[in-house]
Amino acid sequence: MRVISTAPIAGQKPGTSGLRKKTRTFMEQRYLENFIQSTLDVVREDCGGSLAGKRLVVGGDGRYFNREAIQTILQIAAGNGVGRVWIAQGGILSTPAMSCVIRARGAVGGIVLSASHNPGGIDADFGVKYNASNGGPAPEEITDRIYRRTTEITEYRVVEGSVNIDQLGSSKLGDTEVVVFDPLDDYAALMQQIFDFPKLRKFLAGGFRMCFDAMNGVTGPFAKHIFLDLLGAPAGSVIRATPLEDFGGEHPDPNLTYAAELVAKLASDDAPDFGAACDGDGDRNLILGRKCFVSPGDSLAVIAELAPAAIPAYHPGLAGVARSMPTSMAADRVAASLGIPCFETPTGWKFFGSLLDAGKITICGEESFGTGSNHVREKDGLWAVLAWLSILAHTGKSVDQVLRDHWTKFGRSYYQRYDYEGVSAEGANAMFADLRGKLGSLAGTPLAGSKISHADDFSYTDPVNGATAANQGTRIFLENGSRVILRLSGTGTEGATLRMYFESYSKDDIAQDAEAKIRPLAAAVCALLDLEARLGRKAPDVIT
Ligand code: G16
Repeated sequence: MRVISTAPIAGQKPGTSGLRKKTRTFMEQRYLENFIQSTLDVVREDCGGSLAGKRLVVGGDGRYFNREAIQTILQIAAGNGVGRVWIAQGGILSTPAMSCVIRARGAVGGIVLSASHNPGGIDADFGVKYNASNGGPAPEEITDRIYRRTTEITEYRVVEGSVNIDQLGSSKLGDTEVVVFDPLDDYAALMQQIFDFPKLRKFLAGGFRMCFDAMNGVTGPFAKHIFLDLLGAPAGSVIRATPLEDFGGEHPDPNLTYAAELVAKLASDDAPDFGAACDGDGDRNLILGRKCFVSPGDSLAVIAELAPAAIPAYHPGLAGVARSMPTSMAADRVAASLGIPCFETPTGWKFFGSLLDAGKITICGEESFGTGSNHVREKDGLWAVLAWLSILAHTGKSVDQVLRDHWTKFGRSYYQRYDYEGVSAEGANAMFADLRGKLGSLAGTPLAGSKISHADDFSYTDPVNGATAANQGTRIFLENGSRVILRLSGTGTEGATLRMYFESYSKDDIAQDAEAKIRPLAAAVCALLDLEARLGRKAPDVIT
């Protein structure tokens, strides 16, 4: 074991989901080393002072630098005396599969190498996230301590050497046992416990056509195994299924903008019945029907409504549901009709962890194309696809019909998110400071044919452990029931990304075009903020 001197590197504070930076930043000398040593220092503290006998899982979404980073992490894990390190074969492990493996194998935690939906490559993004023993992203109490540690670090420890991560089997690095495992096994087994695979197999054999787009990300091998091998879908049903280091030069974010090829396929005359996509690390999902897009808030609500009937694992019913604050309130209405609680949390899957661990919720989701349940502690893209397939098999309806029936029963939350990417952080912060300054006096201001009823900054107190989080998004409520939320993204790596979320509820008028419905509200808010003058942007980069 070698002890190597180092010094703190500024800016290693994890954001919404781990530490995300430019790949070249992670490749700088000691950047990754410092962060991993700091992480293991905190894990060791929480393990009573020693990592001997402890198990750690390591894997990533296969992006550029994944393989090198795994070797570095292994060396530091061995230098810190971790008992056993499980590495996914080829370093390929989706984020939900990581959560599954940590839980199934009793690991102390896992290190996920991913910048999720951000592009990959030497000039793109990389990320590192620590997941705790419940399988979920470390809560802020832990990430804050990791960050503090990065500001004090003086040395890191390594055992030099390397391991063939493509070859299944066990070997040693120092005293650490290194096990390269097949990442598909644990995850596919868990999916088969949750869903009725024989029923889905029969459904797919009956002429139903699906197209799953892995976006050159990590879900390709998982999707091929589940949809083709286990469920018997025909070969062309899974596309872009080989994980590529740069995701084919594309943005592996499953939304209407970046999954344009799939969207076009579903809008064509020969469209399959069902389309779906996942992001680079497999935790986000996009659900499409023929000429039909399922907004993430509606997806959560529909799954909450129909999972108890359509999916064996949820036959006993749901304990509760949760959504992040900016996510549409469609799930609230389902929860009310089921007589179960609906929790509203800040943006970030980590905030669902305590509710899931305490058994207070069964299903949860976010507007950022994340949906999941208590089966793991991450959002789970393929789980969401299997959930929708189960709903379609159970109801015998099209995606479009399922949505319409849901809206007829509950009304519809028209919903859109506008993203302004890479704007000046200074300009965005100044805009927020001004807005915050006048929150108290906005009530009564006319806006898009209604009036502002109140406005505030969202603060959260975790109902399980009392942890608090302030300034989690600025909310503007209108007298007609509409909501607008503004916040800065915590996952970008360049400048600032402004997100504006618009929601407008209608009980009976359910068949409008969402974009047309939201446009006047969005225009009025942009004028209120003087957005064009402040940020120099006429239109958002992405609308989802
Ligand atoms: C991460 C988090 C999500 C969050 C999303 C967007 O997703 O896990 O909980 O909703 O970022 O965060 P922001 O609006 O701050 O960019 P992922 O898929 O990037 O890990």
